[in-house]
Amino acid sequence: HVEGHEELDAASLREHEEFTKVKNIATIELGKYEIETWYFSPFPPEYNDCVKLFFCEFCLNFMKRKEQLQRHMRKCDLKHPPGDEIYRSSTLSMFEVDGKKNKVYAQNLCYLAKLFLDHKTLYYDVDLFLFYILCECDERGCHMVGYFSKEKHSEEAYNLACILTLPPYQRKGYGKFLIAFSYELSKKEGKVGTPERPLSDLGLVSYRGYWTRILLDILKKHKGNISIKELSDMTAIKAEDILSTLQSLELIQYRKGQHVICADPKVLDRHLKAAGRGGLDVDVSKMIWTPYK
Ligand code: 1VU
Repeated sequence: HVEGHEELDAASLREHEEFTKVKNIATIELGKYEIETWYFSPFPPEYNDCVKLFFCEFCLNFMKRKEQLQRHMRKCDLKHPPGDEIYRSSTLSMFEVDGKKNKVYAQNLCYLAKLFLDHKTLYYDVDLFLFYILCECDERGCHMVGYFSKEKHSEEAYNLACILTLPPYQRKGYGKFLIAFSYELSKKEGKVGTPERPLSDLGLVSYRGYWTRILLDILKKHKGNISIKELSDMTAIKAEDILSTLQSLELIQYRKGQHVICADPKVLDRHLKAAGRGGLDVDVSKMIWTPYK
């Protein structure tokens, strides 16, 4: 055999094709927003000639023309995502959608999300995932601001697969809310969790900011020694993520053959300032949720 495509198996060829595809959908309309897209998303072939798509902001069905959407909006009776409302505090609500029970909604969400996610492959098998949809609610309905997905059963202790804040809502603290929520679910499951890798640049800064804030808040308040294991038990953050966060802040020293956390209050305050704003808080008392069985 000569070198070339013959050497690639079908799966890697498909992945290569996926990766080299160019972005066709340039903008989407969603609720009151027109949003420029960031990346390619594998919409069904009949949408190949579209540069703009019109989404129903509630059921996430997408259409080629504005008039189709207008007609759809007159008959679509959803005013919030399908599934269970598992959190409500003031105008913020979180809905849990089972990918198996609401397959079309979950697939639509994946198509939409891929427009802003640079991952090479998308999970088509939505059955295996739960989707947590964060909404801002008003008299017109519950408007999605972002979401995260989570495997129903993760061998690798992932507590979050994909996370997205829609561009018009970014940089307002919703991302950190979603991250905090994913750890609150893990705490209720009595497990530690970690986000699926790879993380995007924005994903990494958001996680690093969240981890730093949570861990340093504890270190500031805590009197006496504390171990990584104890920090992990308190926060549901995986030990490796705690270690890498504290190491990157140079808070870990090696003394007498042991790793120790150095928590000089002045140093902690300096790092906390640099970690950015706290984001929107999750009020745990407003969560109504039991782990998936
Ligand atoms: O606002 P702060 O400074 O307090 O905190 C921000 C800031 O540190 C950083 N950040 C940014 N820094 C520089 N330039 C930016 N444009 C920027 N945006 C955020 O992240 C901190 C978190 O801010 P936030 O709580 O307001 O978070 P967002 O609501 O903006 O959401 C963050 C995500 C990552 C969800 C958002 O940027 C997004 O949806 N990006 C596109 C999709 C993506 O990359 N998702 C992560 C892929 S990795 C994955 O899914 C596997 C787990």
